[in-house]
Amino acid sequence: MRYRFCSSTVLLLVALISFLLSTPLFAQADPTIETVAWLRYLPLDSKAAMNYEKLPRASVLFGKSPVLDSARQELAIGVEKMLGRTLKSSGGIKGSVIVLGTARDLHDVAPSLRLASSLEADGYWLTTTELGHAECLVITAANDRGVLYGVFALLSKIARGESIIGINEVQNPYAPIRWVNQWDNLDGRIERGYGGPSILFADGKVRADLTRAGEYARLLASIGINGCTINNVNAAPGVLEDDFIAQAKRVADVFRPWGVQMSMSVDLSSPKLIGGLDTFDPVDPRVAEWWRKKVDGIYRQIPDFGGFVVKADSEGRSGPSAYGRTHADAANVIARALKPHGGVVFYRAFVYNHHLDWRDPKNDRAKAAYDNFYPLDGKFDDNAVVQIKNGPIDFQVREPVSPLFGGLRRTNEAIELQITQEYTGQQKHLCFLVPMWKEVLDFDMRVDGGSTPVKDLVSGRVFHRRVGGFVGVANVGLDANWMGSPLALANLYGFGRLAWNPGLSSKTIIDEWTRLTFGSDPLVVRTIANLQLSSWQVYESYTGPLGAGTLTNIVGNHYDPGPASSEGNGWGQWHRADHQGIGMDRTMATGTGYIGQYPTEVQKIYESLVACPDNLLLFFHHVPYTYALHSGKTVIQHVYDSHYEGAERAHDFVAEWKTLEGRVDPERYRDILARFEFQAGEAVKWRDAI
Ligand code: GCW
Repeated sequence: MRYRFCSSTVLLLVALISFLLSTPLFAQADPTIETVAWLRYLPLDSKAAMNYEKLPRASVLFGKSPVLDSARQELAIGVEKMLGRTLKSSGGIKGSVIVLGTARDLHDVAPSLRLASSLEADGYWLTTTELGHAECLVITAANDRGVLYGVFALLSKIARGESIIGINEVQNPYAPIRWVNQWDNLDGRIERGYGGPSILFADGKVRADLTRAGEYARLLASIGINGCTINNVNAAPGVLEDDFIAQAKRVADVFRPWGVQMSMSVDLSSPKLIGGLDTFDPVDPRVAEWWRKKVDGIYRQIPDFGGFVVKADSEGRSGPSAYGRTHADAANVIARALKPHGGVVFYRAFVYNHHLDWRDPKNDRAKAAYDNFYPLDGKFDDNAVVQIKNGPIDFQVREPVSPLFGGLRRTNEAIELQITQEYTGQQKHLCFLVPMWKEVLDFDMRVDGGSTPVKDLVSGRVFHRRVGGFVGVANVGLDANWMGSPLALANLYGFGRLAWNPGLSSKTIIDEWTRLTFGSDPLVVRTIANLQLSSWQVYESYTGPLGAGTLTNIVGNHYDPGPASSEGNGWGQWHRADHQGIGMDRTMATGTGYIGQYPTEVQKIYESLVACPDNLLLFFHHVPYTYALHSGKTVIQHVYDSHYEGAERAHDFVAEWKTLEGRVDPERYRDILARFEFQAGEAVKWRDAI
């Protein structure tokens, strides 16, 4: 084993001091660069601009709506900034124009256009065609939102220098639900938010200035996100008070022009807490009536309201268990109130007992979601969606996928991914999560022995669910760069792109994001893409490899190393490490039986020590430290080497970033450099602590 103790302490100190000295730099970063995130529309150099010489000089819009107006305006802004041309507004199809409008609105004016029958809601079609004897570029869609998405797609191509000559491209989203959740509290703080205070709330109210909320909706629209839940799932009951709904209406108003539906998290006990009833029993008719009236009132003010998110019977929240009712009863009473208005309720499967007896080796928090929800399959109304975290524990650096995705057959489901890096370095460490999400979405659950990847289970391709899709916990804040670190924004971008098309590769996504954010200098693109693409593995290797969990302080900040904090309490994030061995025995043969929740083919992989992949070994098995991995190394040697190699790689990030000096604007160059230096020190701290 290698041993390098003394240098580490020095490195740590150096890194800490340099981070402290450099913090004022963060405040100086040019806000105009950051707030627009990947929508910078940098001017193209003259050679690149030549490729767009044939782009029509005028646009014409058919149809009228706030979303269509945004589409036309965005197109004009983008063309002006990137190509230095003012796009004129034309009154009709006269000469070569860019034509914008839904298929329905274009039907009469462009009868020669054979409108793609394959267009789905929110999908778009970009095509070059002759209309009125001139070549036109048509951006059309099944609905207004699709036209806006088509505009963003076109602008992204121009920004990245992609050819649009003779373009003919239809794109449809993978699933109807592509939402973000914000865990904002009404006092302006954000639970697990690392990008500053809320853009939505302050001092118990909706902020007077909602400019940033509008900009957020624009960013979301640019990557195809169509919904945003504005408040913490640990919901303040006050959000359903009438005067608060009047305030929330203002948020819906600034989201609307970007096609982002607003929704809210609610407390299940609201009928009792604020409604004046003596009960919130979901099957009590008075409770049903209360929800109905409340929801009718909301839709009177916010006709395009999206619905509710519910966290119940979880981490101290009240829930249907108070009355011996089921989660389906609780979801349905709300679903029925929303149904006439087209709203949806998202009921979170993150339900577990956080007072588990740790002395009982058969207890297992990982089993909770499946145990609670599988028996209720088929009992949820068709506008209720069970929102399931990607893994069975809680957004750890590596977990297997939740078996519940395969368990529910007659229930709508959505996957909940965490964009904010709660357990993955809190935006102080670089951790690009798209490769992790791709592994989750591509994981083949083998339900009934057939090909059933998670992305198809949640999008409803398998079992034909009515509605479903992707939810990302974003937690952006008021900081100039939204997420605390400029590089962390790639996770928000990547979430949106994957929700639109989970088939995109991590490489494609990071390449797009980097070009849009930093320009197309090949060295910049290559270097940032490489840093991002390796970052999750690096973070995993110096925190908690082999599926042991993050090994962080789970009862405190969820950031520092703290392996002992997982044991000896009821939270159930156990790794069962002692002086002889490590890992949770979740086998059916001798362990908690968790593996039995998976379809048979998956069970076989995880149950057997031979077939179980090394990177999840300690999630499923308890082994002695001397156990030999597939690589031939013992567990203890792997843990040791992995921490050393990870810390070394984190150290290399600094040098790799330094190659970009002079190629990235100085503010961001210095900001990101300071972050990498800090991370290098933190990695050493992790290495030595573990
Ligand atoms: O991971 C845990 C977080 C809590 C969060 C909870 C949840 C909003 O530490 O902060 O509460 O998950 O997802 O409900």
